[in-house]
Amino acid sequence: MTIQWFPGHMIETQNLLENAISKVDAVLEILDARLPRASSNPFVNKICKGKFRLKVLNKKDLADPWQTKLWLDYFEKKENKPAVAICGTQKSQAYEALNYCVGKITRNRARKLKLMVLGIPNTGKSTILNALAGKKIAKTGNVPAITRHKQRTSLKNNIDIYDTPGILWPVIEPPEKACILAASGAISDTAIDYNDIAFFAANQSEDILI
Ligand SMILES: Nc1nc2c(ncn2[C@@H]2O[C@H](COP(=O)(O)OP(=O)(O)O)[C@@H](O)[C@H]2O)c(=O)[nH]1
Ligand SMILES: [Mg+2]
Repeated sequence: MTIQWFPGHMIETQNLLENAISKVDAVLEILDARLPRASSNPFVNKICKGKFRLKVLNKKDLADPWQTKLWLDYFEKKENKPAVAICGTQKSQAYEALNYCVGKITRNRARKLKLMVLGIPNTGKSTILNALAGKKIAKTGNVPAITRHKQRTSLKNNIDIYDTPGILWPVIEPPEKACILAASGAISDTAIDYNDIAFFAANQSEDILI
């Protein structure tokens, strides 16, 4: 089964991000804690080179706590990439991620700190923004492609944070990865067959699904 979902708005977002990335101080890359590897977009790796990036494993309430611990250790120790796990619907946890990120950046307090939230669709980017803002400023929903534009939110302590539309990549390989992403809700239901995905998910062991 081949699944491809790379609509026009994702190409536009890629172009937008390529231009915008140089203007921000750091990136919060929002991954799905249930599938941190499959939900890593190679394009984010490419454009974030040289930029401080915190991997935020969101939806930890839906993930196996032991697997999440293993993933955090793996990112920190094997890949030397800072990572935290949060439940983005909780304001205190959203701030844990933000404060970790801010603490790693040398900043001139007179200047606004600019952060950007990036990731594939449906990982909880807008939810985290709302939790940080303490009010619903961005539309959220358990379907991909709810956020269509870059949106700036001003937080306390002279911080601006940008929400962005989720993006995938043109060819998701191997096909199993596309199925895992579809099972997590990252791919539009116009591009998948529910029965195929349900069958795939039911036949996987937990190890493969992460
Ligand atoms: N259980 C759980 N659901 C979450 C969490 N964060 C976001 N969600 C849900 O995930 C769905 C997608 O969230 P959204 O913020 O729109 O994702 P975005 O596409 O990355 O902006 C929504 O139904 C949210 O309520 C979380 O930490 N735990
Ligand atoms: Mg969004």
